Amino acid sequence: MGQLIDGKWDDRWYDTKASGGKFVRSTAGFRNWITADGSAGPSGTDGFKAESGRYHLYVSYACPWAHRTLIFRAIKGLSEHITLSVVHPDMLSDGWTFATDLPGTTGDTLFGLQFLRDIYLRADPQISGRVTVPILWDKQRNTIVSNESSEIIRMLNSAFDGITGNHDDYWPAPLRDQIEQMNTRIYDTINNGVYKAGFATSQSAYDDAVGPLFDSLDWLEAHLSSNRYLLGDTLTEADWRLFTTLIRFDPVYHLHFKCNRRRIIDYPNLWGFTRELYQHPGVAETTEMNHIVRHYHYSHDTINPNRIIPINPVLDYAKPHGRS
Ligand SMILES: N[C@@H](CCC(=O)N[C@@H](CS)C(=O)NCC(=O)O)C(=O)O
Repeated sequence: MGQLIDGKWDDRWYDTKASGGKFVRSTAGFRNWITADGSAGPSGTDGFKAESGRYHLYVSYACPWAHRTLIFRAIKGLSEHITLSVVHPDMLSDGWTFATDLPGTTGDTLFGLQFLRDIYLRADPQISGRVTVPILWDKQRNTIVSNESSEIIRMLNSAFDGITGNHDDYWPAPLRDQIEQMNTRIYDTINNGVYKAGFATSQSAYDDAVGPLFDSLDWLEAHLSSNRYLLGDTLTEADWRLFTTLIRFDPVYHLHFKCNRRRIIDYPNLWGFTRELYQHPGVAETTEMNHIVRHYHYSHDTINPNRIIPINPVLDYAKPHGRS
């Protein structure tokens, strides 16, 4: 658990003392875009053209942000075009590692390196910043295209359509404003809200996060009683972004992050929605519950210093969802 400062590893967790007990997420540093023609995209520089076999994703199955990118790789038919490395779920004093002593881990299939930080150092030997997943790597230019999942899924949504012939659109132009509004509230109060509650080191920081979290879940439960998806009948990126938090909620966030007013299985519509998305072709294979449960309970010293992994209820995500 740590970060790189001028290219040197510094083994320190987030300093919540400096922010009144609040967890403040850092901003991702690499913000280039893969585009169909290699033009620059909304940020970054040009030269990252969509090509089969050129790009590589570094992920953890445990991480909800990386999970978004794994889902888009699967549902957009990109698995044979973008190669993959999966880190070990235990994130300890060396941060994410390429250890392979657990099923589902792959090691670094590109370079055979030991730690994820070595990938950041390859892109920039003097780099400062947190060593996070996901990373989208360019094998041709030997650098990181992006380490921001919200932007990676937008690239995967359309940049490779000419290569795959898959034109499914999870960011349709007429719905973009509404998607943005959903994303904003869901990111702040749910996706990042569970982290703000879980990593809080003061009662007030916890209270400030956990109240809005359950207000938003209550609101979505009502919304999904008359809408199949967040934006009505159209499945969009907003749904996938919500899904990766919902699927982790009962096994991890409810106990480990103290988000325990209710579980997702207590909300009939959210629970049906979670099962429906889980059952979408290709998505179950991106959901590695063993990595999810192990990562959080094993890696967060400040929350669970004895690294005891709880028994957890058995949840049947494959049960018919009954939504139409
Ligand atoms: N903005 C990033 C956030 C990614 C992120 O925070 N990933 C976590 C894992 S869930 C991580 O790698 N944390 C390591 C650290 O902060 O040291 C994104 O959405 O891609």
